[in-house]
Amino acid sequence: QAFFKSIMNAEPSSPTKRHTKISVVGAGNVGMAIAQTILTQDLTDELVLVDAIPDKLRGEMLDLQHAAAFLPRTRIQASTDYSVTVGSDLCIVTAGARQIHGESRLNLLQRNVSLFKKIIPPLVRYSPDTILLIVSNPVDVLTYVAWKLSGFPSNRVIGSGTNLDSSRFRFLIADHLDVNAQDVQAFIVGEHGDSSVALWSSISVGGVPVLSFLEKQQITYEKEMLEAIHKEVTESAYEVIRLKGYTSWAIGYSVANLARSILRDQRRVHPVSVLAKGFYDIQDGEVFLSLPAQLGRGGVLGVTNVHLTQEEKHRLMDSATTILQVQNHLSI
Ligand code: 6V0
Repeated sequence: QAFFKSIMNAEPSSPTKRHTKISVVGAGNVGMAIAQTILTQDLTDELVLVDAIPDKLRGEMLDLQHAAAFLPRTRIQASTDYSVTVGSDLCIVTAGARQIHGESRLNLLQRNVSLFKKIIPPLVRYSPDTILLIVSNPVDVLTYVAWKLSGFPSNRVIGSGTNLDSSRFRFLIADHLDVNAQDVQAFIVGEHGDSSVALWSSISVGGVPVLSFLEKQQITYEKEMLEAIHKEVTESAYEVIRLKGYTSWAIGYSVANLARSILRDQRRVHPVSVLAKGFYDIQDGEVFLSLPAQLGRGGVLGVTNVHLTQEEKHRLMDSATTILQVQNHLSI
């Protein structure tokens, strides 16, 4: 006997509502922060976790399932077997090897490339139409690696890039001006890392361009002060890692925000890592770095043409060169 007596004339669930499925590979600090933000924000019907450590994975899955009474209804599954990811709309990759004491970044990267060779092909096999969202570091180079390994068109391979750096930037500017960070439009582009580029010339607060406002009001602003804010952004990840061992909450919110724009076809502009060839005078090499990109159900829909000063253009080129130099040493 059924638990509910069926209502004979009830409409079947709407055939137009799409069922959505997100897979998160890597159930570590970052993967779990992303998973929990996705759940609380009701972004998907199904959430799948994949990791290489079965006990930890099952533990994380159960712990999230036990919160079902407090969350929007989402089917949560986990497995070390990639068949569980079948038919995913979005695959978020956070799996990464940890840096061994004294190990070079390049060596760590090469180990992560080996890891990606085990992760990307099965994801692609089980979800040939999925969008890949790469979070593992170094995110720009690994997004390029994922693109190469997947054989996908570049609009379906995205790196979380400087989306997080930009939100740190917006927080610091908002804090400085005592305004709401959501009213601050500000982009950090280029490499997610030391060579990132702050686009000071295009910052606006509530629609008012900040630098020209300060100039018109003849309020002197120190270039050093602007540089100090950008430096604080690039150093803030190191500071959080030094203090708590890893970063998780901000990257969790930042990636969930990207997932929303993609799956709900929000067509919002985010600074994320995309194939940069052909944009902003970047012609040489196949390089992924962050540019302000419009995201929707098809992945990357376009790249906006923000006005860059000569200095900002040069810095962006330098950032591209930095990434290409690392890429040239890789064997995929
Ligand atoms: P973590 O807590 O060590 O988690 C990594 C997880 O990956 C672990 O649970 C591993 O078991 C798992 N893993 C390892 N190998 C495999 C495999 N072959 N298949 C499946 N899972 C595997 O690290 P944490 O979660 O802190 O960080 C993960 C990655 O995110 C690192 O590369 C970070 O550098 C990167 N971050 C990227 C950020 C960004 O802005 N792009 C921000 C923060 C961290």
